[in-house]
Amino acid sequence: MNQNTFSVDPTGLAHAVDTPTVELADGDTFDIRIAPVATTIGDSQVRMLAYNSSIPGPTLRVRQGSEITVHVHNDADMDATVHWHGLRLDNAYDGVPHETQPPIEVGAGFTYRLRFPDAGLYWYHPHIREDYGLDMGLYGNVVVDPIEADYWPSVDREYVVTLDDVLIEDGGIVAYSLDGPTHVAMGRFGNVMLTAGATSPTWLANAGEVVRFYFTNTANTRLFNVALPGARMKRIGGDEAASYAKRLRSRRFGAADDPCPSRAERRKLRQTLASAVGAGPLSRLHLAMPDNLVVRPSALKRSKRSG
Ligand SMILES: [Cu+2]
Repeated sequence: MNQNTFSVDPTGLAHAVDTPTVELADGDTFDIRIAPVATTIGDSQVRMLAYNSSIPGPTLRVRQGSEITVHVHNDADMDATVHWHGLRLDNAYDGVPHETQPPIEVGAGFTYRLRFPDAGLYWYHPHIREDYGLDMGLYGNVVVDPIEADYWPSVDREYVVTLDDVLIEDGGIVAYSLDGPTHVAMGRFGNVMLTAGATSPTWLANAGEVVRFYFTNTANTRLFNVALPGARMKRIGGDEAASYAKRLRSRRFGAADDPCPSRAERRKLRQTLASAVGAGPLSRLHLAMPDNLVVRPSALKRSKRSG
């Protein structure tokens, strides 16, 4: 193996666990440990990185207006920070290395104080070597539940789903260089699609139910066409304005496009009766993510990559 790359060897690592949802109340404290894990993708045992041993990391569920403390300990293979994507919080806790905090060295920790003034979907990820860390599994969601009871239309179920891809060759993840990104500025295309960290996950729903999906594109490069075959979808919130009123059969998610509505969008959302997914006669919901999606950068709006 090239000594100039991060390890790809899963030997001896504990296997990844399922992603838990952790409900945290105002004033609570939560510990996050960053460390390598072994996980199975298709027929391959691979080495990835994880928050608390799960990919995605724990889904934190908090109430709008609350504050929590998160202690992060870094047992991975490079410096880390945790950036809380989209959250309005004190600059000191935004996870920008050298600007708002020193990098968390291997073996060290950092304590973040998080506030949640706005309802919606957010996520967390490193802000050092995003090409490597994000791709290897360092991402997790934060769902901020609104104070207003009728903020969202009522639904029968909710699912939080990350969309990602990873590059597998010869039964292992293609190694990343220790020196820096080698493909594009912040990442590379994969050849295996990961939905909620898995290659073919399913979600259960009863016929006729309305299901709200919270999608986050955690890929550092790829866009995804997302569809629930046989079900109607309606977008009710997102990073950029405008499409929430349309009915969608498939939806293209831009890199780092997290469905976190702006203030103006939220006002409009409250004026619509939009729900998320009008499920047809299905008992299992399969997300279809064709891996032959043609990506045409010229057709894309400008969007921040990983900020
Ligand atoms: Cu981000």
